[in-house]
Amino acid sequence: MSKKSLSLLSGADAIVFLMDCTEVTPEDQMLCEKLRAYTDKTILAVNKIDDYTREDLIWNYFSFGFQRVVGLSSAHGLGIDSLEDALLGLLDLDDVEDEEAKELEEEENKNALKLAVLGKPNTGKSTLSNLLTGEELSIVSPIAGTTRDVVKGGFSYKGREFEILDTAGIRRKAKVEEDVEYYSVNRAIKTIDEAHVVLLVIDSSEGLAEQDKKIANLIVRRGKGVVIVMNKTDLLSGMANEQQALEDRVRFLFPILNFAPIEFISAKNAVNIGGLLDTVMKVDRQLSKRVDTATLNNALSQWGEDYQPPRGATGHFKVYYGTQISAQPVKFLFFVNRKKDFPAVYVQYLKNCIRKDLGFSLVPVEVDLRERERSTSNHMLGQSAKVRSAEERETVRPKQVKIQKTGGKAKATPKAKKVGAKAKAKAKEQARSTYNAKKSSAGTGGRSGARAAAKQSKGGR
Ligand SMILES: Nc1nc2c(ncn2[C@@H]2O[C@H](COP(=O)(O)OP(=O)(O)OP(=O)(O)O)[C@@H](O)[C@H]2O)c(=O)[nH]1
Ligand SMILES: [Mg+2]
Repeated sequence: MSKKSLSLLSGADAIVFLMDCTEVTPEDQMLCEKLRAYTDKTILAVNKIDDYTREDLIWNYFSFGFQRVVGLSSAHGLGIDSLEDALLGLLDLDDVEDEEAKELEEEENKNALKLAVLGKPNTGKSTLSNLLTGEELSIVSPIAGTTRDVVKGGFSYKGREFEILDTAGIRRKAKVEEDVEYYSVNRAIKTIDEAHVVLLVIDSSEGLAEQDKKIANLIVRRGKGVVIVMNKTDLLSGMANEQQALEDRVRFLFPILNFAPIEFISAKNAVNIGGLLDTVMKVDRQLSKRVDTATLNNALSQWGEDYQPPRGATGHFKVYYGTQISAQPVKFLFFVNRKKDFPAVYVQYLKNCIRKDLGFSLVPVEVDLRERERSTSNHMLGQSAKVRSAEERETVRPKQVKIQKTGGKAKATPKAKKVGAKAKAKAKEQARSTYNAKKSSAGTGGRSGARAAAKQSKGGR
């Protein structure tokens, strides 16, 4: 038996060792020894059991020490079922199916849009979660603090899979022991980390609370999508502009969430649930969006023209170019001339422009700055460097003029440059010949002489 055949044994899921019921050869015995290490996955098939008179011979083969022994006649097609059964038992295909189902589920979960439901106790988080999943996964009750741990469920909407994480309401510090508060905030952070989009549920009839601000901060810092869900609208009086007044109040008290969409719903009466989910999907699309560097830098040059970065103590701040470094969270990096004291107001301006012009109106946008090293050429900074902002083009242009200066006049024409080069070459040549002449007459060389000659020739022009 070749080495290759033997090496295949270890990688095989099952081995069928075929023997002849009429004889056992020395090669069979040798192979038996080799297969001893694989008895748990070997089936010993005793061939040539062509009729019932030979069936008793099978028993002799149990002495080889294999647990699975089947008799068959490959010539007559007998015993093939037994071999098949033995193989199926060995391969444990049920397990494979389970495994595949598990992998499929995990894959689906990976693609599922993860929604965390957060907010104060009693705002209706569990009512909303149960409504969406269509199951009573969480207990709903008027007692604040009913949900104690994260409850997970799933549902689909418009062909998209969702996973929902119903959480324990975050309570006010004064009402609970320190460690419970610590525990629930920690839990909230963990859930926010797991989620793509957070539903911040607020009881419309009660309004905002300090805890909501705390959660809002956590969400924004982590760059997650958020939808402000004003629940229990059925309890509102129905006065004209009531919802608008509530929205204005939220905007006033939550400037940090100025980008977050607000949806008014009633979880109890299933009002505007479709609208809420449509908004969630819109937020998710923006969170996953990527803008290519050329588009960003074309926009950046326009933003720079509209509003130049302000002057600092040592001159103008400049933004050379930028690039989107990640989606989910949405992060941009801009290269600037000076990072120290770079005006926060201009960073905010860039964020607003990104939101307004590049399609990130509903999600948190993070902007990082990096100082571009002076010695680094655009070429070395990669593709994005090719697209320069108007600002940068302005800073480069005077430099080019300077290079082309000849004498006291700036002649920014290629011709002027050529003349200068010729004159230089001529001066060099003259200097060399003066130097050689001096050297041969005085017998001593001197660089100063050559330099003086060059100077002279320059002065004579
Ligand atoms: N009127 C009205 N009541 C609601 C609405 N949604 C929830 N509720 C009620 O508000 C109470 C609290 O609901 P839950 O869903 O348990 O609230 P929760 O936010 O999960 O509360 P905790 O788990 O304690 O944090 C229950 O009595 C609900 O019936 C709504 O849209 N309208
Ligand atoms: Mg609950």
